[in-house]
Amino acid sequence: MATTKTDPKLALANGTKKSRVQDGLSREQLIQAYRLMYMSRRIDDREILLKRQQKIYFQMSGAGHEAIGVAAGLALRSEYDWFYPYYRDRAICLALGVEPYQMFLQGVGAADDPSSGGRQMPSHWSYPSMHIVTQSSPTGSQILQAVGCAEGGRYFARRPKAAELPPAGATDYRRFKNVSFQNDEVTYVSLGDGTSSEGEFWEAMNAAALGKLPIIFCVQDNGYAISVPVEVQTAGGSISRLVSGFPNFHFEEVDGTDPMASYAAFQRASRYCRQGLGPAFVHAHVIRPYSHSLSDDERLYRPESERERDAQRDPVTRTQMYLLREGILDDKGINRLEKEVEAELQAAVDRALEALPPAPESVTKFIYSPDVDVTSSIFDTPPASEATSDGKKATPKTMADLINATLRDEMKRDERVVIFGEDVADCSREEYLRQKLVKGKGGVFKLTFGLQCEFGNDRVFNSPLAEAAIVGRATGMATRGLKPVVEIQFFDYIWPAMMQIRDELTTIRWRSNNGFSCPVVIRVAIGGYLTGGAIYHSQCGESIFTHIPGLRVVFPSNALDAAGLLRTAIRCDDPVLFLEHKRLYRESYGRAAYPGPEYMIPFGKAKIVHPGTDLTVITYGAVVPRALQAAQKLEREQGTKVELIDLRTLNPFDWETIAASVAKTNRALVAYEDTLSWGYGAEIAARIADQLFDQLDAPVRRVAAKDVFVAYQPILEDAILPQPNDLYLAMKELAAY
Ligand SMILES: Cc1ncc(C[n+]2csc(CCOP(=O)(O)OP(=O)(O)O)c2C)c(N)n1
Ligand SMILES: [Mg+2]
Repeated sequence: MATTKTDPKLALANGTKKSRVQDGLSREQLIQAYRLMYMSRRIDDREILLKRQQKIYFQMSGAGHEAIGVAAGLALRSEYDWFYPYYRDRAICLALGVEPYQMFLQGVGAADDPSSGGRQMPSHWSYPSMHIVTQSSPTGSQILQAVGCAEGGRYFARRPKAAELPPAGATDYRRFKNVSFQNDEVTYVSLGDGTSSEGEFWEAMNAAALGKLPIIFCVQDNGYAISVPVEVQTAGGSISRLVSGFPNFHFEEVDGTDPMASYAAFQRASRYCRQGLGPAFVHAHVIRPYSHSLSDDERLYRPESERERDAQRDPVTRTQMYLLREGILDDKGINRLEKEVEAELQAAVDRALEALPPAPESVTKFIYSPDVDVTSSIFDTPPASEATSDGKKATPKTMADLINATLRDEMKRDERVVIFGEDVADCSREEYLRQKLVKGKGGVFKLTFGLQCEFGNDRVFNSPLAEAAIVGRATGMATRGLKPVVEIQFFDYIWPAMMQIRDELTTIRWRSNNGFSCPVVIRVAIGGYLTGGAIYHSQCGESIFTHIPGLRVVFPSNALDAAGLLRTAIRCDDPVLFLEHKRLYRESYGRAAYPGPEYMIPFGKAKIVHPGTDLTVITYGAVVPRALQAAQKLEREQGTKVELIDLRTLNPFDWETIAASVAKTNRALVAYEDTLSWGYGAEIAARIADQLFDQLDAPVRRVAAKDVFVAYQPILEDAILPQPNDLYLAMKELAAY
């Protein structure tokens, strides 16, 4: 660990000899730095004007942050290192090669805007060729992804074979996921002082320190988060002080309005990272000369005196004065440079204002992969023969067994598959395994048992107890081309990861207009019927996730489907939420022999579990065996033939099978384990009522859990969750309607 604190009074102050202590920028670079800083400020000014003229729709300025940005951009390498810049990072983007015209295209929301094609606000950077990864608006969610990006780069550096394209004939996501990496690459991520209060920041710092990752965290501290000053935000007022205990870091605290000091800080930080010594933290003190955004008026909470004090540190004017004072440029030179910039910006604005907007019908493009269709026949492969080598029928295995076997075979097949989460490793202290002192755990439900022992702890490892970090890091890794198959231990604890799932994982392809993708698989143990699971180990809630565009949601009811669907999930090119019902893990219902290493089931193909002509029941997950029991009873008792449909995947879902069945039976019952109101079945019921109204002889009915939480006492749990008898009664009543 090393700490360098640059006295803010150094370098640009007073033009003394000290001013050259920190430099390292040549005269040409200094002029270039000034040009970029001036250009950045003038783009902001132009955008503000355009916003006032209602020619663009939003503006977010990088004013006051120009020096640190340019310094970082000059110290790091475009198209080589990786960048997760936040919205004030206009200057680093310019330094990395983004053109002003491209920025104005984003402002006008043009179809040709390379960052998002009119889908994102300005200053939400995304330039794939420069490795500037698409950014969102939630403050801080980028930080965990940057950690994953750094992990991904290091993984490929250590296992270059994993980066190769798949063998000819293999049809999976890798064909569309070209990987590039450098052995000494660095990932840059920036954030504001206020954002350092987000939990995701601390999760990221911890993960970076644990992994000694080559990542530079750059906190651009302008003293405010909208109107909240730093002393109210950060205990003690200094983020540097708070993070100083993190091991393995190189720390820098620098005047971020000084390009030379900032450049020197970034040089030291990047050198440390490139040498593989660990992460770096650059705390840059900057100013915010304009209000937070055009929607904010800082005069409401900052007096004139304070704003004037800031203005004296304005990086653009200070750098200009420095160039003059040191004789690097004279008045004429400055004038010429500024005129050139103005002319370039004028031309860029004129062109951008002519640019065409995107076509309205393009809005649904790139929600999912345009290359790999999860519903296609590529994923429709038969199971291997059930016979064993000695000709006997193979023993049926549980869902838990087949998920484990599928993971094992996919890890063998594809070196990009990595598995992490809480407790998923066999044993983090590997020496215990080596000395055969322990057998290993492999997950609280043992679904990943034996995988670390077989594939090593760089491919199967325990994460800190931090769900946002599990999904955020996986997202960053998948952006680089890895295929993380992560585990959230219980569905009940997925919520800390919700921001990562809702605002990042599922939006990345769409918001970058297919510039980036991150096909992660999230395995989650879900559901009740546990007799004793209680509120926090029994929740469902799948409709919250099927409500999110961009996310595939799978919910198998038996071992064979779990194996086939999990393999499709791993090989496909979209993010998948793979819901595994805990009660079904070791149930005797639905056991099957392992269907072999190529067995797959396409998404969006339901299964008719029990054919019938009198009534359609649409369900999935643990309700399938319960509904089957009810249907068989009804048939025995009164000859009513129920057609029972197991949806298997909830997004996409198999509308054709539902429609064909209802056309035959004219009656539909939707059954699910989640709470009744606003649940998954509400959408199915609404569609049937809307599109199949003419074919119905009875109202569409639903059976689901009561609108309460799942209780501990089994008598209460039984009363809350839908039971076979509830299903039986509902079927009987609907058949008689
Ligand atoms: C998770 C989240 N909460 C709130 C907001 C609204 N918001 C946008 S910027 C901002 C302040 C950020 O301050 P800071 O991190 O210091 O960055 P600065 O804007 O000062 O550069 C807030 C509260 C948001 N975008 N995301
Ligand atoms: Mg701030």
